[in-house]
Amino acid sequence: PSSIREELLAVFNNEKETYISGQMLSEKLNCTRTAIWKHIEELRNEGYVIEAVQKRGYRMTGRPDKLSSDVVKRNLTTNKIGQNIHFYETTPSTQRIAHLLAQQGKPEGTVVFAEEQTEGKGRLDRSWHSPVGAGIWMSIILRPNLPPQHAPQLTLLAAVAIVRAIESELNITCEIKWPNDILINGKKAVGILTELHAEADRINSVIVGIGINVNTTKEEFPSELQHLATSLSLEKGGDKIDRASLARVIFESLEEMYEKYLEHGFTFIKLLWESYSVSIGKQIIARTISGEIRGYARGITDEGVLMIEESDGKIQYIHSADIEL
Ligand code: BT5
Repeated sequence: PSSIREELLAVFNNEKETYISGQMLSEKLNCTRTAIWKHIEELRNEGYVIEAVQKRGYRMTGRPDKLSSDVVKRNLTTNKIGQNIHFYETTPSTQRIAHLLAQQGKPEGTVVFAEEQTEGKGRLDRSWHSPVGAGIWMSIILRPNLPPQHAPQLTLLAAVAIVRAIESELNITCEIKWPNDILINGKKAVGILTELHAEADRINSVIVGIGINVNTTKEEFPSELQHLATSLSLEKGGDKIDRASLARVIFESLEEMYEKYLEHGFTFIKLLWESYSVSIGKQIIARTISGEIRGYARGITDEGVLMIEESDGKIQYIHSADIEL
């Protein structure tokens, strides 16, 4: 049954202007006209606009602003990332679902996507505001054959891949704030949360959670975030942005970086990351759980650890902190 739906969508996508009769559809898809009619009703309920004109047939004139597997997968050129997407209308957090799927052995590249999260997670038990339909809220399962201490590199890798995707798709200039924030004009547009299942010496799976404010309006941000957060649409003067094509470009960019990383190591990611970084070369304050460190951000190590030079010349290595510029 789901394949009729997909074929139907494919026919409508190929025949953008012309009407197609119910008779023709039932012959093409090798099913009854009643089945066609049922699927058309279902698509309408999902927000597709399908005109029916007597004697001429059906024509699709509108698609829902919803992400769906067929929309994202159309023209997707990756081998793994995004080839398998689990969609949710609403869920507490895509991270939770991805953790379960990872433990059930779902393959690398599996994505969990939600239109809305009711308990979106940031780091350290903070929350991530994820209003319905406004963003890309997703978690990706990776299974790199690496020691656990290399996991932070994947956060930096994801940040670089997303920045490059946003810049190429939308022509918006982004900056990265260590470790996981993507800023546009100084405001946070993307957050990344990397969590892992590992044994002592080896990663089992990594769940890369990505939250991108795509079409969030100013009013949709809670007041405490209005001055700190932005969306891609707001940075584009309010234009609505196609989430499906952005998701596709991000999957492609991530896969490209990930494959290069597995083959050649972290060095080139590190160079790219430093070129997008706002913090490197500046005086910063790092707030860690054990206190504040002030100094000059020297760079990141080959492991992805932030190096801060204090006024006495001593170098501090920061694994986890919030950075103030
Ligand atoms: C992050 O944490 O930035 C990681 C966010 C990861 C979210 C994704 S969405 C898909 C997946 N499923 C999840 O449940 N999570 C992941 P952190 O660096 O701790 O930043 C959190 C802080 O950012 C909050 O305390 C707020 O100040 C701010 N914030 C919350 N929602 C925001 C939003 N939509 N846009 C910008 N800033 C936000």
